[in-house]
Amino acid sequence: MATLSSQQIHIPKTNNEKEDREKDYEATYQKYNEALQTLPKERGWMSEHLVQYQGYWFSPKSALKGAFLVQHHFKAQPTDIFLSAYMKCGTTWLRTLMFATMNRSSYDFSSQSHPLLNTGPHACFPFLDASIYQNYPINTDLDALPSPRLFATHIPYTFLPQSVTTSSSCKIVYIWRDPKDVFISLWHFMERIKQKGVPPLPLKEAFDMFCEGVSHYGPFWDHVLEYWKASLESPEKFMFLRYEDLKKEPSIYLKKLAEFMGQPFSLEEEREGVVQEILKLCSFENLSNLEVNKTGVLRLSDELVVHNSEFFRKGKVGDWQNYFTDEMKEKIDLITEQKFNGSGLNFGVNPQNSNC
Ligand code: PAP
Repeated sequence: MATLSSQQIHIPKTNNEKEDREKDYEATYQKYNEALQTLPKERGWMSEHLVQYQGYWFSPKSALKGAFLVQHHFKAQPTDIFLSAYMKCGTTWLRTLMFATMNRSSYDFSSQSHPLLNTGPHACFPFLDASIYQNYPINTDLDALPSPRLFATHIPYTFLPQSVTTSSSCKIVYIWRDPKDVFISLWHFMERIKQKGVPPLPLKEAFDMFCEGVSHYGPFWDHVLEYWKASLESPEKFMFLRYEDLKKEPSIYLKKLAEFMGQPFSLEEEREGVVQEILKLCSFENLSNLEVNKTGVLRLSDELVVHNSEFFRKGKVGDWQNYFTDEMKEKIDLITEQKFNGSGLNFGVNPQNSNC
């Protein structure tokens, strides 16, 4: 496995292939543009508006476009591994753990040339919808990527292409987090990456919107529940993780993760401390202090360029306590209880088994 490189820029084999592909993209663009005309709109967090499509809220110019293109054009391979999550649940951390684990035989952790130390988490493990499929047509030859391909995505389960959902072999790691911390993390992030001219969104207003489900890829609870239900139907395909569990017992969950991805740690590796080395490499302290994460940028699309440092804020459990009133806590906990009631997902207690 390796990071994306210029060698993977796709050069169409024939003019016909290029034309067909462009026609397909054109058709998807047309569908996307037509949908945009009629969709319900609400005030945006970092863009002017959010639009609602099939029950979920998206930023119209980036997230919705990415979801459309992924849904219509992405073709899964049997060995693909996806990292899915609602925003701010720990994707950055998990993608580094997954990348370092899957590539542990290719790179020396102690070497300064490890890609995570130099190119940042997103270059090693790209966003499918928020990055690759923001280009038109995409400029990465996905077929040329080494197997297993690793892709991160925020799109809701119902938007995943059938080639992903019906494949009996590709895998999905899903991470979720206490919605109180998700909200605080999201609000900070959106306020910082806001497009020029979009006014600040006061915390209380953002909170009400979040509770109503009007947030990027929201409602949060529906996002989690849909993946959860799919995981109950195909448990072998999914690994469900909670940020809080990963924080509390990182080595236990990293070992489960490695096993799930088909690369379990050998006893010898465990004895040699490989698990601990990966955890150290991917720790908040280490990653957030790297030059590439202090000064580098992530170009998600022509309109959206985010400083890598924005993906590292505090990395703590329970920061919501510094912002919430009792009333806010009660309100959001009640929504969580009501939404997750009967699902088997239970916040605060590790509900079921090993992979929950
Ligand atoms: P994304 O949705 O934009 O991809 P994501 O990486 O899922 O963001 O979440 C960011 C959160 O993970 C931030 O949480 P905070 O705002 O509460 O601090 C970020 O600090 C945290 N985070 C990033 N890297 C790590 C890490 N290595 N360990 C623990 N938490 C981390």
